[in-house]
Amino acid sequence: MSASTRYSYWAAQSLVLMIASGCGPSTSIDPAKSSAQTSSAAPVSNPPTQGNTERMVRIPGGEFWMGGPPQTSMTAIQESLTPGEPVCSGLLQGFPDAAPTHRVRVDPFWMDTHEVSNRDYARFVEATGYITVAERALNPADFPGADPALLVPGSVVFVAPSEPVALNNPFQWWRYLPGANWRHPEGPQSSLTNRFDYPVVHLAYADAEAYARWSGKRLPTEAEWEFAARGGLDQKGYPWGDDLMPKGHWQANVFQGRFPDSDTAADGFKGCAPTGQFAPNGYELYDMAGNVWEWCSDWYRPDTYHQASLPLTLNPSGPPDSFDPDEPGIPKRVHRGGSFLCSVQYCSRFLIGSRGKGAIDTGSLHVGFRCVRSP
Ligand SMILES: [Ca+2]
Repeated sequence: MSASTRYSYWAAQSLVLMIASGCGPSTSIDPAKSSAQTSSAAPVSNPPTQGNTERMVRIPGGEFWMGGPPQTSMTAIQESLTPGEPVCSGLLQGFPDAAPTHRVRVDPFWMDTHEVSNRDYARFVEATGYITVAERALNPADFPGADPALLVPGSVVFVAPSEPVALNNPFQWWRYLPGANWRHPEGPQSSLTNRFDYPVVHLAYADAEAYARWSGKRLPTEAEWEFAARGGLDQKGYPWGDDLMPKGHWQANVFQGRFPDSDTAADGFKGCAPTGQFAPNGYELYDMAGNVWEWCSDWYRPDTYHQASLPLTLNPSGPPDSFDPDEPGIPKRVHRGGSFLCSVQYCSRFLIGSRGKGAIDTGSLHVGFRCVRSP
């Protein structure tokens, strides 16, 4: 079912994403169907690491201001732009789904220091035979009237246009590529050669959850993720503080240059980077901004924070269901952290309090994850 929605979504060219906000795609695909059905196709067994906290750090828990990002950080980015340069409208209008900032407490937990890598995920697949959503065959019965030749498994890949384009149509840089999946991140001609230390991508939510279960872990709640990303700092714009580029140096793998056609790689990386290429935050966590978006376990709603308990919300795990007015009927979970495609021109959601969202049956080239474990 999930595969069908992937196909029909792109075939219908009905991508909505976050065009209205001017902020970039946490690629969502699927017009109408739940993908709670996208549970693992293969048995998930032989967990080798139950109780293991290797490559994890203990996050102490505590209270923090959740949401944002702070206006000072957004203003600072605006002032750094060249006159006439496009700007993510979120920087001008704010991020309504990340408001209001509210007080939250989370209990201690353990978190992966790095995003789950291709090497990690390959180990899981080798042990279990798991087949990801993007690799599963499409059932013609789910597509009455569709050309069977077009019902080919695949996923969503960023393909940079050859020239400048208007930023109002993400189909100019996102394509559904048959054969794209975690083993072939940029399409069937690509492979994992020299990419085993890169974050695994093209995973639907169920694919990430299956790995987490197998490893004796779980996906983080959005509150846990944000608390951890802040690294002990309070109400800052980034995991490392308030300055986007301390001493002129990039602290995360995002997108510089003219989006989407000209990535100057001023941060050292054009496209995705191996995990852990930048300094960790105060909790020794790497890549809590940029590189790839990370799945969280909360359902996405834009009004979640308006429902927060006052004066303090304890261990929030999100709303009971999903609703995105941009794409009603498509169940979505939260994405956090932004990606290598986040740009101040189009998507500035590497800012720490901002939020992303993704249809649960859909991965893409810039969505990955990491896991947590309760004590
Ligand atoms: Ca980059």
